[in-house]
Amino acid sequence: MQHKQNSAGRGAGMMVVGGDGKVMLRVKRLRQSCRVLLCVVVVSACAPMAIAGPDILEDDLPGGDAGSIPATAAKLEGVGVLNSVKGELKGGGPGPIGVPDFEDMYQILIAAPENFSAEVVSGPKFPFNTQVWLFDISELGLLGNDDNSAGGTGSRIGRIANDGTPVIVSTPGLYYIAVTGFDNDPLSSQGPIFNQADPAEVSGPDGPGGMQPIQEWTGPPADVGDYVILFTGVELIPPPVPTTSEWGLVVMGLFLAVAATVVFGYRIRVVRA
Ligand SMILES: [Ca+2]
Ligand SMILES: [Ca+2]
Ligand SMILES: [Ca+2]
Ligand SMILES: [Ca+2]
Repeated sequence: MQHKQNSAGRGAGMMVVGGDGKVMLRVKRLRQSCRVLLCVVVVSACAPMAIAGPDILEDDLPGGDAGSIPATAAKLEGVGVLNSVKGELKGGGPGPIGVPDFEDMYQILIAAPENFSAEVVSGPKFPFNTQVWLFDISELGLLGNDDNSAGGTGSRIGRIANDGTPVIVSTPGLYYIAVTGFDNDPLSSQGPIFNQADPAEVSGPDGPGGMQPIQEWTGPPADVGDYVILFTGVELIPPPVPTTSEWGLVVMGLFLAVAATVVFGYRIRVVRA
């Protein structure tokens, strides 16, 4: 019997040549499949779906684009402080450009409301006139800003409104934050959620639709480009702990993978005998 290393390298496995070569090669592959399954089960159990912080790239998210409404928002799960999110509104629409991308919404954890702020800076690739919007976990509007009161067409919100509406972010928890280009504003079933009387105001939900959850946006025409959101008081959302039934499935998968490895290992020894 000869053993010959596959030219594809160690990862491709050892070619077995002999009287029962085909059978043994099949068994070899089954054993390798079992080991891969075992690794997948162990990794799935030990490594929750988390993203690395504290600086997030929209391109690294599933699909490479944050959705437009809470149901499709990018949930920023992980551990620790969230400093920034770098993304892009690519525009688009029907035709060859692709899926429309006029709004990017993220779910975040405001861990320290007393320190909360979110500043949107556009560029450097495609500078544009930004807007920023904050919603609570019930999808109701809280705060919105077009132009940063410090100047320019970037955007910034802290924890309070400055247009006379009694809004203050005081409760740690999950929120939604969205970036759009001017003049793409959020709508509920009753109309605009915010009334931006002044571009520099940090508005509360004082529009005719302000008491209802966000449903959609006024949409294009609107500015688009690349941006970064700079946060304070924000953390990544801890991934959910597996439930008892999920842990049961993991244990069952481990048992099956180990059992399969033992059984096929025994078959190899029988063939060799
Ligand atoms: Ca986007
Ligand atoms: Ca988007
Ligand atoms: Ca602006
Ligand atoms: Ca207002």
